[in-house]
Amino acid sequence: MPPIKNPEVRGSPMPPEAETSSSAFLSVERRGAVALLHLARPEKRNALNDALITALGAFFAAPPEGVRVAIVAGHGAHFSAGLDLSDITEKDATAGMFHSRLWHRAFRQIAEGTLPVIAVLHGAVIGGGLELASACHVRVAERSAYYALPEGQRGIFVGGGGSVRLPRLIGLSRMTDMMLTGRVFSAEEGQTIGLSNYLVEDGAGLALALDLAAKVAANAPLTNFAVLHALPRIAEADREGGFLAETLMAGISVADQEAKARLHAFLEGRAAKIAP
Ligand code: 1HE
Repeated sequence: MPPIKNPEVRGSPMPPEAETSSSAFLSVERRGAVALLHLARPEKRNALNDALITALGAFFAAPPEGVRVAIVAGHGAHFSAGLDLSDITEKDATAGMFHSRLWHRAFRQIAEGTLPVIAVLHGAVIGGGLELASACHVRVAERSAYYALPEGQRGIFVGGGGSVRLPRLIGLSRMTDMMLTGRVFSAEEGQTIGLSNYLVEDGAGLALALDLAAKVAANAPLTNFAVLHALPRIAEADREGGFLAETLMAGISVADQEAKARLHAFLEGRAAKIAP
């Protein structure tokens, strides 16, 4: 694997199974086709500073060859306390806008990049931490997880894409409530309203995420591409444009050699059946 060029995320010439790369605030471990990323600032509750945001963006902009899925989790007792508030105390409006754009670029590398990304959430999933979680494609929450958007209490606004992604996830009304009243949702409530896709006992999140990652990695690459890149656009397109885009994607998918091999495998009794 070529070393990752960004100095915040260093590659390593070790064999894939043992391969790790890390920066001061982001640890990256390779487990076969899965890259396991940990926010690694537990002493600051994984508060997201510029270096950490840059390291995340750099990883997802150029994932190591052979990696097919990523997991994002947090070291310590919390997933993330959100924006590192000390980063913005001296910024003027222009610097604040560029700061938000830095987050947008990094999180778009996650949401619209080449890898399906599974987040493992525990403890505080606050502010920018929730924005990071919402940029991932699948969310596994442990029972300790809780969700808040205390921007109103800090006098600021979301800046990491939260106002675009969170209303689509939980509805505008719930996000408005969180931001106006400081409402905190528990893990159970988060599961009910759609913040998480899976809810597990404390300490069980990573095992489930690895299990899910193996399933994602076993899909045809073209299907994963379509789910990441075509599906969100079709879901937001006008009906007729959506139907047409779906037709085009469907046509391309059936022509894929991988699809042909998989279809024949099923028809010849060589593929697993779908069990309840
Ligand atoms: C921080 C941050 C932070 C902790 N920025 N330094 N986010 C918030 O408003 C959440 C603020 N944090 C908290 O409410 C609490 O820290 C926690 C509930 C997450 C954890 O509490 P606890 O008791 O385990 O830890 P602590 O003692 O509060 O924090 C440990 C250290 O981390 C301490 O620093 P220390 O030098 O005194 O040890 C804290 O100051 C530091 N710390 N959270 C900076 N967020 C793109 S826009 C996004 C906008 C937002 O994200 S707004 C939400 C910001």
